[in-house]
Amino acid sequence: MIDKKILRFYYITDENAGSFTPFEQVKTAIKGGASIIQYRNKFFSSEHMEELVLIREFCKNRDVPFLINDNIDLAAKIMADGVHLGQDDDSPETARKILGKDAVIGATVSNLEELACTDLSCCDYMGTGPVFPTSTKKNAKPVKGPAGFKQVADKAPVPVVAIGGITAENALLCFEHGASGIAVISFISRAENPADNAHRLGLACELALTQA
Ligand code: 3NM
Repeated sequence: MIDKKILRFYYITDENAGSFTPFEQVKTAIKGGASIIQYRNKFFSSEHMEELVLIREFCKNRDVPFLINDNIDLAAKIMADGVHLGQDDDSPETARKILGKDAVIGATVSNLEELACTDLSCCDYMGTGPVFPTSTKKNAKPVKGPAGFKQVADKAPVPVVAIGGITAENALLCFEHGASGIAVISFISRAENPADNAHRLGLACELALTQA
């Protein structure tokens, strides 16, 4: 099991942020205090491999766990620290078998129905959202708000990361409703001033930690 403090500031890369590349995003997020990184690219191809390795090395040198979205084989191939799986991906059990006992494995569990039918025994954490409106994820489930998030988090057998529309202004609310961490994309990747947003979010997460 991971130390859940690692989940507090979870940055997920954005392949649609124009000239703000995933590598630059990761550097900015970590400078602001990001404690875990997920590489998410729904259109991954071999041309992204070089950047992926750069990101992995950057994270490794700073002791920040680096996960791959969806793709267990890719995570194994580039020796990532773990994988994050959606409901339609391979199972956490398969990921554990392939990636080993020390891998960080997470799964998306959007609501109580999914919670009832997802085997989380091989997971270190789950992600639940969208807590607030988001335009970053296509086909996102209905917005649940902090109270809806809490209903799921209260029943979860593993630490829960809140996701969807999270900002420096509403992050604390997520922690107050049972989140062990918050995950963001656009608050950093599409910001006018990404470094400033990353810094402010880092402060909000630190504050949440001191209040826990
Ligand atoms: N998953 P932003 S919402 C990747 O509800 C993702 O499971 C979600 O991006 C879920 O921080 C989401 O820009 C997008 O809202 C998060």
